[in-house]
Amino acid sequence: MSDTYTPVPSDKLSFGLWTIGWRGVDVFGGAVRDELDPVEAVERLSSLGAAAITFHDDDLVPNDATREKVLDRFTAALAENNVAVEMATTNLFSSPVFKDGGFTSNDREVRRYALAKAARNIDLGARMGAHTYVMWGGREGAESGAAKDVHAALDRMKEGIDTLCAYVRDQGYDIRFALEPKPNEPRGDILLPTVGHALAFINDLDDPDRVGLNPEVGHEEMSGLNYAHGIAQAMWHGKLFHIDLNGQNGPRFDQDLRFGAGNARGAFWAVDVLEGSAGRAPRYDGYVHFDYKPPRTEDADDVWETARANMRNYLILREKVRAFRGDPEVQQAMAESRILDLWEPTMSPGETLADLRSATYDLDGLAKRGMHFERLDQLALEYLYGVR
Ligand code: DIG
Ligand code: MN
Ligand code: MN
Repeated sequence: MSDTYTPVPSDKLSFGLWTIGWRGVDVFGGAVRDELDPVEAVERLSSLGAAAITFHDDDLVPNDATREKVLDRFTAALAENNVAVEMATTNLFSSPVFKDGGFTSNDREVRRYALAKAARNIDLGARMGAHTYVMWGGREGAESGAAKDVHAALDRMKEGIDTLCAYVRDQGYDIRFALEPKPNEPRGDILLPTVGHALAFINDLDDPDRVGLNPEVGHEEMSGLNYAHGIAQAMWHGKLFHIDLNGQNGPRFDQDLRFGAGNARGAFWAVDVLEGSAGRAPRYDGYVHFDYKPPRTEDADDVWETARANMRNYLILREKVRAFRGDPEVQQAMAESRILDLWEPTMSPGETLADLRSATYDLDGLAKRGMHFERLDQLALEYLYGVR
């Protein structure tokens, strides 16, 4: 079935190998699905309209003995199916070696190996044409106050990222790093837990321009935070280098649902931010990447239905957002809510604070004046509910 919600490569939709390849393992049960051949993943995603794929080293080349053969087959499949590799990342979280983290393990030998493992996969990412390298520090953290000296851990995180930034620069790779925050799980508390923490941390790196963010929907919403606000601030800083879209139902374990299947209202406003909101903010022009896990209940065929649904939900919401923002009634309501007035500087050219202090204000009038937000938001909800 092909309709206006069938993606084309110019939509720049992409998936991690580990998503459609997720075997349904969870804390309380083993795999329910067979391993997925990366070549089949490329072929099936291409047939569904995806433009690109992403990988961890361990997803693609888990075994050095077959590394080159696997890479040859994978590279051939990418070319045959016109699929790009747009991002790569390192698995510094599955092996027992990383039980206390990679860059911030208390074990110095582990930290040295983590840097070597990341550098090796950066080489592979560059070879495959990736321009974004994600760092999700899922194991960088602690379960107890006693286990981790956070000041020292941040020194080591900085040392690790500075070292890899210098490596990419010296190698001449066209690669930027994107930090992916998450508050907890698998660690009791993960370092750099939110967009805000990560943005602040980047300021203290040696090469801050080379480092941005890869915010994930569920990771912000696990903390009860607003993902749309988080990516808007990341964009405001010029740091929205990549995105991980999925679904989450509020503060609970990381559900990694398909995009649009969790907090649907939040998904609408997230797409609105990616589209430039009220029309004056910049649009996100990177890949729209899905980082989700097909539920344990699904069989191998269902997995491809979930992949298709991620992309359909994104395109459905993108159409709704564009229709909302293009609706003259909405534009009238936006004017009455003075949405675009916020783009006007508070002080006029040449004015000083003294001018504001000496001015007179109709405080009763200001207090009484309504903002008319509810009508505007109801219009948005009526687009989301499909009655407009
Ligand atoms: C989980 O949300 C993390 C890992 O899957 C991966 O390192 C990263 C890539 O987007 N997301
Ligand atoms: Mn997640
Ligand atoms: Mn992710």
